[in-house]
Amino acid sequence: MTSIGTDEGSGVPSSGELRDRLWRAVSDVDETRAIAVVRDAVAALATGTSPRRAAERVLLELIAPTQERVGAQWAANALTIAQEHAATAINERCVSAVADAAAAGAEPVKGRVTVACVDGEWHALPARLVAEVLRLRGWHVDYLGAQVPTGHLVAHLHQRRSDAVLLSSSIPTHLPTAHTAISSCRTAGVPVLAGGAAFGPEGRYARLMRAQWAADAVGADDVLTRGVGLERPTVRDARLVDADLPHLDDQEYTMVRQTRRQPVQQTLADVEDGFPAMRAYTEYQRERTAEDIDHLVTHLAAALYVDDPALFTRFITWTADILTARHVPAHSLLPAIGSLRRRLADFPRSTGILNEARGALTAGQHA
Ligand code: B12
Repeated sequence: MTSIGTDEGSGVPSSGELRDRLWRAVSDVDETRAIAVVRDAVAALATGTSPRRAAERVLLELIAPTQERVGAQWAANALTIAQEHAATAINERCVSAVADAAAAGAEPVKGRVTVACVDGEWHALPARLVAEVLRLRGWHVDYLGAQVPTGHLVAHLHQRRSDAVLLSSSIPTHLPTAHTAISSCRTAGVPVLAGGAAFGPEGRYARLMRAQWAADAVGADDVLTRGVGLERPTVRDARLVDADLPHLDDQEYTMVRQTRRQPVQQTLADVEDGFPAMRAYTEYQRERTAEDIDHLVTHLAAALYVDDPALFTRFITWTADILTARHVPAHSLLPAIGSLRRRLADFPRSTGILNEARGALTAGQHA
């Protein structure tokens, strides 16, 4: 993809300059200035291309990277959670401003699609970006936003006769729910195009769940336009989700997921034994630690669900980076992993996943 902005002398600020301007406005929590930056960018770019193309470039090459920078700065402990929330709210306003600026003109011609986040998924901005780009490219889009209960999604598809549903998920712990949603939509005769970070590198988990996948909004338009792999599923295609994932027969996922309170409590007790300093923790600190261990167990369950140890290893190394940026040594994760290994010693796939994560933690720069 070419980069936003053009050479010096053309009157259009460079991509770096535009991104810096938006970043400064967003990190100063200056909504008015941020909206002015994106509107000016659309106007400047529209001199060399159509207003719709200009708007698309501002969405994907200016606002999306700014939002990614928000995430990176939060992860590096350079933004507080409140600043991250404010920045996200401003970027959402910027998306609306750009979409409104380009809304006038052509009617949708390509077909009707529904864009939604899977149930439990709060990350609506990525789905919103996809929805707006598809509108700009001539699709009629029903955008349903964050955490859409599967039953209501299916009812909507029936009512609106969508040609396809685009499902977004950012967090891999939502994969089992995503799988149910994909299967339900397909059973209702509507093909599914999935996207977002939850579906793994190159969308490997989407394909496991019999959904098509695209990396981004432009890829989504391409897949929808070509229609390959998006044929309407028939009654003969319907099957139970377990049939997609034969490894679930060993019941490890079900055991870890359904009894997760038990390993969380046991691991908390083990970690406390290993870290006597924890006994002085306030109730609030204990609750946060229990929450962290719960995240470990739910990511372990997600890795069991898709039978991919790399899912858990990515989560552990990500957590290690977050801790390191907050001056907590990454090796403080080892007692929790060790405790889970002992508690789940009878589960071979869990043991393998935990061993691989432990290896990555001790071998890499996270040790
Ligand atoms: C903003 C944000 C939030 C906001 C979301 C608000 C909103 N309205 O969206 C709030 C505060 C609610 C939030 C909550 C949480 N978050 Co958060 N969040 C982010 C953040 C900073 C930005 C997300 C974003 O908009 N990215 C920008 C877009 C442009 O990028 P994108 O997601 O890759 O999307 C593109 C493609 O993936 C693709 N795409 C996306 N969807 C689809 C769908 C289809 C069909 C297609 C074809 C393509 C496609 O196209 C998009 C546009 O190009 C990310 C960090 C990051 N780098 O993304 C963390 C992040 C996703 N969050 C994270 C976490 C951990 C959480 C919480 C669990 C935190 C907590 N402890 O409570 C909760 C989970 C809530 C839940 N149940 O879902 C982690 C996830 C780590 C992991 N385990 O995978 C991240 C990565 C933070 C980090 N830097 O480490 N979060």
